[in-house]
Amino acid sequence: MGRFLLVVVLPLLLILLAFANSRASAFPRAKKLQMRDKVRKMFYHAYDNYMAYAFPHDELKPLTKNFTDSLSELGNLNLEYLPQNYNGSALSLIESLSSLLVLGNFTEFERGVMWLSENLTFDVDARVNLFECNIRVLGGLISAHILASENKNWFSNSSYNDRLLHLAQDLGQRFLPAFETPTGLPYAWINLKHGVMENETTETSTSGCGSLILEMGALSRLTGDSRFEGAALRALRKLWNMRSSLDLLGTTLNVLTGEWIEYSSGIGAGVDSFYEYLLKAHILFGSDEYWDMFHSAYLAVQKYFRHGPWYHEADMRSGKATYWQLTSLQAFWPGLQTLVGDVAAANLSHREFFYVWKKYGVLPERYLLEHATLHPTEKYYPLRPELAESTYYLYQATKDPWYLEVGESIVTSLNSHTKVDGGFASVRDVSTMQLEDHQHSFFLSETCKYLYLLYDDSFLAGRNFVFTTEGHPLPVRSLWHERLPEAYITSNGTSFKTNRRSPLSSQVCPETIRGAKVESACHVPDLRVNHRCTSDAECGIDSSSCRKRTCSIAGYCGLWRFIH
Ligand code: DMJ
Repeated sequence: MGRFLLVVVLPLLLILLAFANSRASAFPRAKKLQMRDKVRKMFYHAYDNYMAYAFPHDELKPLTKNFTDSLSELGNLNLEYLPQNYNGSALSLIESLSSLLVLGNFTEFERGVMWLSENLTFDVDARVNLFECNIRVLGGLISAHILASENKNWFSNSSYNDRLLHLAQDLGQRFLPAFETPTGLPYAWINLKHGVMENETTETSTSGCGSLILEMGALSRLTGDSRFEGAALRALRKLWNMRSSLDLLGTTLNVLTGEWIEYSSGIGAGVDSFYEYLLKAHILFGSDEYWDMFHSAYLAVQKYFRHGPWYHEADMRSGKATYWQLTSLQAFWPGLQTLVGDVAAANLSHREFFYVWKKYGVLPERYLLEHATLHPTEKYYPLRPELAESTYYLYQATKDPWYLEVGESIVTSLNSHTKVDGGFASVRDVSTMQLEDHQHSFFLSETCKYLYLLYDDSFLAGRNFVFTTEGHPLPVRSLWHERLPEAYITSNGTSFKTNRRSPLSSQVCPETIRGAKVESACHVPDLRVNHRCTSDAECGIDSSSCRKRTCSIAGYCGLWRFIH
């Protein structure tokens, strides 16, 4: 049976897939521009309403045109810790900065940077979730700082004085007490003024410990203070050492004892960005340690969680399936698969997520695979970005206009089901489309950004970015790269030995790609723009990891040599 599947069904599926991919699709340039303008309007409708009714508080309540100070409320709300005069941290503004640049609005970017430089403070008695504060606030500040300092000429009236970096450093220092545990695994919650509270919960999630390295690593590289990266890396290593013999991890754990609490896990809630950060840390910092962890973890996911195009949960000890559920957060996975070059698999699972999106009009938080029905309680859609994110990655990799149609469908759904006079509202119940009074900040940092980039990626031209899990771009810099093995460095197709540092270094490769678009110094483009291939010789050097790409069984160039 297994052989039948492999020899007959799989090739048939791949032919169908290739046919679906290559079919002509009408998506003329004019329509692309029209879609870009629609997404631009969406962003400003969300942003302008936030600025009008919620700023400087954290997030907008679009139905009542009010605000919420959600940074202190993320996860389990603990109002008792909110001070009377707490004025929020302008979370949605921080989250919007890089999106403003993606949309080409330098003036508003400058205004936002200057306001935050003058007004933001973290010296507040507020208990925040470390993971959320890291990806949203620290990541937002670092990304905006890099973009601002690389382009000081954008600043018309004022000059940028690195204030966002100083704020990020201050915040990073306030994070450090969370890591002072016997295991090095950080507490999930921290009070920005007082550190870890008495009787603080010792339970946290895998993503809570394993998705800090991009922001804290970047902070260390920018400030020269290695404590941030050191703390995040120590936690990540400890977490990885807690994996089972099957290379699987659980979902929740105790930070004091380093013992698992929930042994079942998948690729969704509580774990998702752990996988994402292993690969992206390798791309950003070049270290093979991240690649080795990612490689093993990715193989284990494909082996124990995947069932056809779907992903279920499994017990980390036995690998046995536990919950057969699709969750909205899992929809980032095809994007990650695309990043590693596993495009055919990404395409298959993306189609299933889109199928469920079409079935309900938006993606429900949880969907029971065995019964093909909604979960009885988790029927909401809080404007999540993951499907748009994967659609963007797949379009970048394949240039298949079908993904532009998927994007159009997402845009149409968002406008017809979630747009209200005061912004965009979350959906409380996808079966009734009843709305909820909350516009999450990730709608500005991710959902709108990925949809916009789908139709206009001029922001990326000539640059090479890693997007954090919250959609904040961090440029891939040769200076941040550790030394890579010699074999990855090629010159005119031939390997040469060098003792120089990373092949991303602009001193190493530019001559070898003279005339070609320089995305990174080691980049050798694939022979065809849609990355299709018949042999390894038609594949180039991966622009972000500087590894040789090879031709997969499905006929796509990618990092296949390493994914068996
Ligand atoms: C975002 O805050 C991030 O993408 C995070 O990794 C999990 N998902 C939310 C949006 O859905």
